[in-house]
Amino acid sequence: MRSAGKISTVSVLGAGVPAWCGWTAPALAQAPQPWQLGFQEAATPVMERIDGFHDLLLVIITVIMLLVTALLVYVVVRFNEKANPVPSKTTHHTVLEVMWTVVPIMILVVIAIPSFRLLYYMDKTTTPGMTLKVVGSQWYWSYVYPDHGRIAFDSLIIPDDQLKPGQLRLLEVDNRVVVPVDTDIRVLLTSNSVLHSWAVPAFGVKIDTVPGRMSETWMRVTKPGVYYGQCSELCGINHGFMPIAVEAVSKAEFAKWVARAKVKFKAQRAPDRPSPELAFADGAVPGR
Ligand SMILES: [Cu+2]
Repeated sequence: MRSAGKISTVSVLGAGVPAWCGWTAPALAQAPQPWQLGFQEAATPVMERIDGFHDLLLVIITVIMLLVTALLVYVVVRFNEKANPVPSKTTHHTVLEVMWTVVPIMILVVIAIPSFRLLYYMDKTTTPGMTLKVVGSQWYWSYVYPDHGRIAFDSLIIPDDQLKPGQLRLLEVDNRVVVPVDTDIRVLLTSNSVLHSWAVPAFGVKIDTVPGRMSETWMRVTKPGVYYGQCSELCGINHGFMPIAVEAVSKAEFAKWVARAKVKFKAQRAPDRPSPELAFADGAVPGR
């Protein structure tokens, strides 16, 4: 839906954003853009490698597509009834059969080697600088910083009628996850309700949170900024309303935030309300 030079965001962010508002993401934010093609810009080494792997696959599938199209066109032109009234009776050709078996195997091997390397690279970090625990609830996320005085807080969507100018509809939250840049962050995830999926496109992270199990992944954010993601596992009526907003800041700013957050979230949490971290203790076992 386009109107007079302004681009509607309806298709990207869902109904409700009028075409005339000319929405754009704030500077330094990684979020879906109207009419976006391709991925959001990579902010972690994992996503950079996913980008690279995607480019390799794109070349391979393009070459295959061109080859198959050329062969089809050749067959249609050269062997139609008019051009080739007496068809060949050949049914076997050993060299051809070996080739069309071996060549696809070689293509699969060329794909499999970088694919497995990437899979294991994404799996976990061996040098974590800190740990972030993520708990999925119906329908919001909770975060715990076990290395920083067990800061724990919930992160809920900002409803449409409370959005301030510049805040992204369906993506902004009341409490962003704050992380330091250039730090290997071990992310441990579980759920205390149903399956959810913690997914941040710019980080190349998309991992299910499973009740009673603990999943692990990692991220090293290389650029300061705000990064948005969404729950990516159908989890119930408000599945579309539990976004993820990560703010990556310098290490010094992170230390300041930790000091503030310790006080703020301690004061906010009712004393009789258990920490979301309990979801890990309560029968959660390493999933992998
Ligand atoms: Cu969910």
